[in-house]
Amino acid sequence: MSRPISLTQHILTQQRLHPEATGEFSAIMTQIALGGKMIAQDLRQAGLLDILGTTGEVNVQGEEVQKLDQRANETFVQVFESSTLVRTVVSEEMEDPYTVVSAERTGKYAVFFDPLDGSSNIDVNASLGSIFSIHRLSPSPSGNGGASFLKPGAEQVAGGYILFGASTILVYTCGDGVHLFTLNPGIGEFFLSGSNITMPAHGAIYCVNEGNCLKWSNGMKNYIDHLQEIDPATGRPYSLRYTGCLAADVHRVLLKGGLYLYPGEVDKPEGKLRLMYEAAPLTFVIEQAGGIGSTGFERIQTIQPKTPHQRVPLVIGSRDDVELAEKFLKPEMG
Ligand code: AFP
Repeated sequence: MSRPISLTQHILTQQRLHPEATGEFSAIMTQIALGGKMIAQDLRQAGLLDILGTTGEVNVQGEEVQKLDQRANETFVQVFESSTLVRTVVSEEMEDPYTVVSAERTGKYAVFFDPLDGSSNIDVNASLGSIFSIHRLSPSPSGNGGASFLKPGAEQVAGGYILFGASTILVYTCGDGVHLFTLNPGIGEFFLSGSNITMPAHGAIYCVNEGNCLKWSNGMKNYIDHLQEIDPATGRPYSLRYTGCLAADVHRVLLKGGLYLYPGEVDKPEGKLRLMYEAAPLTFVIEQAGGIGSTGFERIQTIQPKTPHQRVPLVIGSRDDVELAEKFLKPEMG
């Protein structure tokens, strides 16, 4: 029987392949994993504690804040506060970037995260996620509110997600392949359960909120019509799967192939999803596995962000599927 490899052991082993590595990345990943374990513990007993339902507040995105959204955000902020490495924290739940006091002078990194992705699933015990992206700060950061921490996805140090489903898993990449860990809740440790994951070049699944179809461009409508046509030679019709949790849907696509789409709409071309803590880290994972992340007319990782909570349309998944979707979307939206 092969010996289980913990997340920490795995990162340290990977680090030995890079003599220039300082150990800082492994420290940050350990903190993210700790936050994930704490949130998993909360979710397991959510119905027993007074942590379901809304707080009565509305977040920076104009969405109702769920108690668990707030709690997950506080959990991540707390774990970074015990660090001297992460100086800037940007969260879906906080309007302004947050400076970690203990890292104000020493911190070399910015972490962007969506603490609890798929909030509409909270009260119905369905899948939830946490999505994270780590960036190295410029040598002399100009301070929060400045642009020094806003860099294109291509410059991420690491990106990934924790998925709270039937089991809790952590998936990350730092540019050396995609690795998957499963939480052993008995001993509170993540163990390697898949390394160097590669995804199929095309799949038979599409994930989209089809209730929005009347708001889509003609290109998007035509693409979905194309997926629904009957043509066994090309594996159509594709099957529709949509959980309302981006991390869960992208994880399905990573393992099974196919694509996830949250397009721009005619009256809202920027779409719904956030570049820095949804689209960019998930694209890092998917592209490391051989897929593509796109807006439909430009690649996600080349976008120069202008604001921390910037929205982008997202078409992400298997290479052949995304390339074909781009062909349908480009003529109109480009
Ligand atoms: P939250 O992070 O606010 O829970 O948003 C969920 C989400 O960004 C993503 O996880 C889903 O795929 C998408 O929104 C669902 O949006 P619709 O309800 O509009 O389909």
